[in-house]
Amino acid sequence: MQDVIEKIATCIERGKVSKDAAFPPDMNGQDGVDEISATALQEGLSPDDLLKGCMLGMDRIGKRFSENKAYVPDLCVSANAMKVVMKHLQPFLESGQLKRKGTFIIATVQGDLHDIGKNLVAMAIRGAGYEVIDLGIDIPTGKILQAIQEHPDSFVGLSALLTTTMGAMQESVQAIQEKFPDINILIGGAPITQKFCDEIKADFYSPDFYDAIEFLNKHTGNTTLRKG
Ligand code: B1M
Repeated sequence: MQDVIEKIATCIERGKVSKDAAFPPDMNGQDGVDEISATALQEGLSPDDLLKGCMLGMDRIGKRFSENKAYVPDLCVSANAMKVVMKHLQPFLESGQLKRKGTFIIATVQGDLHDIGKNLVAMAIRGAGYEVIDLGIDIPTGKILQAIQEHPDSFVGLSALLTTTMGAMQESVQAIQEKFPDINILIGGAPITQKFCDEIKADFYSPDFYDAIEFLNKHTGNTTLRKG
């Protein structure tokens, strides 16, 4: 199994999508993440382990990027490969109950274009039985407020991947709390910490989608009692 996880990590790091993909040239003719994911899942690899391989690959390319050994196009090809894996993960993440327990509005904050983590969280929460309204990336506070106005019983989730967009997250949290004090706000993303969550007074910090689902499930029900 470790071998498959390593292969997946390598494909993500190098951006090797499928066997017939021409990129990267030195991996020509080798299976890509598309074939490896399909076979591995069929043979019993858990979606969690598939995700583990992806995160390993993403961490490696991210590290190379911060050391100036990889560049934005390299991040793009890795992101592209990751999207192919998400296609394989989707049925598992979304196979939860069909009954809708509540509504969850999710967005990547203004100035931030990263959406892979946000999409995973959205998929998993949809799978856990919630209607998910995905506003997308680079979302200004006004658009989030408008979505809450239209769905006043929702939970809100904000994602940020850049230290430079944590300020936009803080602004959105403050504006939501001023206008809709009963709304529960979850925050997450690689640079987000519990300390930051406490500082900006968001309701919950979740490092991944598991804790986010647990929080939603705990707070679903009487909306007036939800807060706290
Ligand atoms: Co960018 N990028 N990127 N990037 N990128 C990072 C984040 C970076 C850490 C790389 C590095 O330097 N090591 C760095 C940020 C440094 C910092 O701020 N301190 C960085 C940078 C600098 C940049 C640019 C500024 C580069 C440039 O242009 N010079 C630029 C910014 C563009 C912008 O947003 N304005 C940029 C661009 C890009 C791409 C567009 C090329 C691409 C994103 C494509 C896309 O998302 N569609 C990209 C990528 C791929 C990355 C890395 C390599 C991978 C991110 C990712 O998808 N991870 C990343 C390095 C890294 O993370 N190792 C990096 C996999 C994903 C599943 O994890 O998103 O963390 P993640 O989500 C997790 C959790 O965080 C959590 O759950 C998920 C599953 O466990 N989570 C939540 C996320 N949101 C949540 C919300 C919740 C709860 C949990 O509740 C609501």
